[in-house]
Amino acid sequence: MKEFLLILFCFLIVNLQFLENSNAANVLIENFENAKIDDWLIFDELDKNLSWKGPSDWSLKKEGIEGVGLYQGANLWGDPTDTIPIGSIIIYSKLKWSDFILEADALTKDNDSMGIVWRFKDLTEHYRFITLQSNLDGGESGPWRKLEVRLGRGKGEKLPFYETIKTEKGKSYTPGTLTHWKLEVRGNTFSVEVDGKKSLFGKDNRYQEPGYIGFTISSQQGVFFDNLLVTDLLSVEKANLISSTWAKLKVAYRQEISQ
Ligand SMILES: [Ca+2]
Ligand SMILES: [Ca+2]
Repeated sequence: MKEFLLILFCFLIVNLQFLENSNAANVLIENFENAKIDDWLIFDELDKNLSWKGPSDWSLKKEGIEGVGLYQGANLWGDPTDTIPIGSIIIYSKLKWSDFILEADALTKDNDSMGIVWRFKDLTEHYRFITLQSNLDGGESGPWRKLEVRLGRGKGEKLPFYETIKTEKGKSYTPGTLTHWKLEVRGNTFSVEVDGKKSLFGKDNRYQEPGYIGFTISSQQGVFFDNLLVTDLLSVEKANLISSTWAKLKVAYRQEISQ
């Protein structure tokens, strides 16, 4: 019996080492059914930069896309000249990524702006994919999709808050219809697919450090995000340097897929 247990023990050790040394991708799956809203951090734009003031109204809510989803119910928007849509950002605060593939579903009744943020450090340092259905009084009328980099750290940088990397004109989303986003971030290249079709491709070198991912809205009242899937594109070893919580995450993922 002792010999058997010893052999079993060695077998498990070898297998664990194999798993740790593999370059299998780490995956975050969040369908929000058992999510904690405290794991998400909200960054509303400063009131002085908004025309319709905050606060935002983020919560976990049912009856959106599929079961519970991440919901935003306030109509805050800016900037004061209505040129560049800003409002609120929510980020997942437990992990950071630099290179990854992110997929998510979005559904809204409204017709303003929504999207994804990445390499997020704070309101003045991040990237975003944002899509607008309707018009801006002082800015480029929708529908459009854009890749943008946040300004605010450089000398003299202020309005209009974002610099556009790439625009796709004439396409956005349909209010009341689910839209699926796929964002791939590799080094300084960013590519977006919407509903399985190629959309934006852009490059920027400004922010290269790992950062948080999340969602952004401007004047988007009654919007759900759900079925978030983030696949890390770095090796396990490198990812472990970024966050020690990966190990827990991998265990949770294995449990989820084995059910
Ligand atoms: Ca859900
Ligand atoms: Ca609105």
